[in-house]
Amino acid sequence: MKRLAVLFSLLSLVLAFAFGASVNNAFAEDLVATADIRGCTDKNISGTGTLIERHTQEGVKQVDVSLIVKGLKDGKHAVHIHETASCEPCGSAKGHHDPGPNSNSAPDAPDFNHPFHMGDLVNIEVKDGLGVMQTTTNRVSLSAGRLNIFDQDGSSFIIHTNADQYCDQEGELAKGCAGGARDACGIIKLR
Ligand SMILES: [Cu+2]
Repeated sequence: MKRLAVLFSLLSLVLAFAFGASVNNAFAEDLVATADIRGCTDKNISGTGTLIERHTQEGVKQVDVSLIVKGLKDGKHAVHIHETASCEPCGSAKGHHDPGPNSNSAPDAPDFNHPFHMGDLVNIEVKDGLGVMQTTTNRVSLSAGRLNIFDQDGSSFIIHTNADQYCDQEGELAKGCAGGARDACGIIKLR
């Protein structure tokens, strides 16, 4: 038990360093947002999400997203930006962030309109209890505009129990193909 505790404190140190390094890579004009990730019910799940919108001369918006989370079950888990800055309970984060014209056609069906949601990201892969994910998206922005995740009710990361199958068939999508139940959540805050 003691060995496990030492291992976890070492792991936290590594996480803190990796997180600090990614934020320190941001330039002054870049926008940075972070999220404190906590398990929906499992208190052993914790981590950090980071988003960096790189400043460019021509104004294209690309956001580097990284997640480091410990305590999830090994394997792949769906990760999305959900439409509300609320994690208690995790269901209050509501559906996937999707400010587009068809976003409200089935607001209570999280698998509906997948993979068109702007908040759709990529799976986090967990090995030996440690999950790492890194991706770049131009579907969302931290700066003002119609893709901005900091709308009136904000946004949150949700990590699901199962992998996102990136479901894409015509018509009604298979229930749960976007990851199913919710394991962890983190409200995204601009730094
Ligand atoms: Cu989701």
